[in-house]
Amino acid sequence: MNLNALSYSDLTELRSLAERVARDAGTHVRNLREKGVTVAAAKSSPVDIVTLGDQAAEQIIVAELRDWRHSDAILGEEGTNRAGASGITWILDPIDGTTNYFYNQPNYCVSVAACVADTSYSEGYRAVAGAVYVPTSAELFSAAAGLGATLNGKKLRINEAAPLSESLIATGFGYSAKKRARQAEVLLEVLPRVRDIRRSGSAAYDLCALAAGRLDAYYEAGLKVWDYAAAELIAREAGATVTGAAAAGVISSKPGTPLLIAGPAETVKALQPLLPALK
Ligand code: LIP
Repeated sequence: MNLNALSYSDLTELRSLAERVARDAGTHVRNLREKGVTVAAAKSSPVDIVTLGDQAAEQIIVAELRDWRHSDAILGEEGTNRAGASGITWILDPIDGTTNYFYNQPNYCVSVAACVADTSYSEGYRAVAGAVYVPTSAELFSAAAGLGATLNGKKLRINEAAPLSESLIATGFGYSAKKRARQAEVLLEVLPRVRDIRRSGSAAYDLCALAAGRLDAYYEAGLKVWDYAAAELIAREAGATVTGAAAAGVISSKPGTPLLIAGPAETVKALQPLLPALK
């Protein structure tokens, strides 16, 4: 399945379903959080946790998608990996910003992306429709390819490019101490050259904040496809350039390769030389 094979009504149907399931799962995990939080497991490190909320959200989303789109494939951060025959793969981050959820901080979200295969993307998937729901603010970000991006139905547009020294930049850090040390070294190069840094704890939230003009650019290394699949489409549909690391001056078109950078094209170009160590 490629993007050109999808009609306007296909794209709007996929977007509406992504919006509905993201909001349903987000509402559930917010209600669950008010009763407390339970860590179910740890993954790549003792602080890379999965809560019962992550698992419940993924179960809710998968159940709804199987009802409405039974021939689609599904890939979820918490273990879902269902084959499909339609050419559409749903890529889910049931709670992006799990650490924020654990500490009852506001910036956690549910990310749901309807994707097609695309080898120009580092993990082989590109979203054609998607939604990111932030339960604590009831903000529903969504987009469909070529149809723009919205926040609660209102059209989104990124900020005009500012000089790097006046740009508010978001980034994030991995779970391994070795990776965080390298990311901190790169931050030493970036911080003196920009307006300021923000670290929300959720890649999906950061890319949606970029789309909404709350940030000027975002970069992060080591993301997984579910972290960025829906939100990079939302950012792109709001006018952002989203790409990977520069290789010998060439901007790779593979977002999500060790490094993802998003923002106005000029800002992305200005940021790239500062980020070579983020492999
Ligand atoms: C999070 C990412 C965030 C990154 C965090 C974490 P999770 O995903 O969205 O950008 O900086 O370390 O990886 O683990 O909350 O789904």
